[in-house]
Amino acid sequence: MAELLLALDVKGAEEAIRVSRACEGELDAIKIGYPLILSTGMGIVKELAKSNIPIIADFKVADIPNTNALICEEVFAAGCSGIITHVFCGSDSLQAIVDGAHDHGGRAFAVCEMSHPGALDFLSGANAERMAKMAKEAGADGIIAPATRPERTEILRSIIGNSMKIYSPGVGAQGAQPEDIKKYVDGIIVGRAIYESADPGKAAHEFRLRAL
Ligand code: O7M
Repeated sequence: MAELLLALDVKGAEEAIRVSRACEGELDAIKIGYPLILSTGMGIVKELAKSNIPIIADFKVADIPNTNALICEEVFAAGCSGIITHVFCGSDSLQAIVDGAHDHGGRAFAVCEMSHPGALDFLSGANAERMAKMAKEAGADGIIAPATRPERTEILRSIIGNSMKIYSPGVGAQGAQPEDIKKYVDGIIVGRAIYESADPGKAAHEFRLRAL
């Protein structure tokens, strides 16, 4: 049984609130990222969090440890309960995010293998496996691994074990189905197939049932 995370990559507060309200009761978390935050500012987090849903900041952080720690301070002060980081900047940068999240009572997730075709250039294969080991060693709460390549996500699961979560994008618009991936992961991340739907609440409900 996998959770359902909405990738709320819409622009503007009005649209974000419309979609999130329509999906109320169907979601386990909302993932926000640059499209929403650059169009609204971080104030949207407190607005969305009013419905008591965890908000995960997908900033795919990739910087030096000090900057990563400063980013964590802002993300958690804004009301987020999780943050997503890249791993390829190295173990010290990764550790700054994990420690920054935990110091603020939040969770840290590490991108290990991406879902799009271009991920095969770098963010896959042996690199991804190495990054999964690094995420485990750093004490991250979970990793991001692709629904579009379930066989790869299965390998990453074998590296991190069952005590860490896997959240998996690629379901819906990128072609993967919940049934392809749910047995390997703790949550599926769905964006366009929900927020571009004529009835986002109904679409979320259907994805939630299919992820069970
Ligand atoms: O369902 P979509 O394709 O509209 O949206 C997928 C979301 O997942 C979108 O927010 C992407 O930025 C994100 N994502 C990927 O699609 N692929 C990845 O490999 C990683 C992510 C992600 O969420 O990383 C944390």
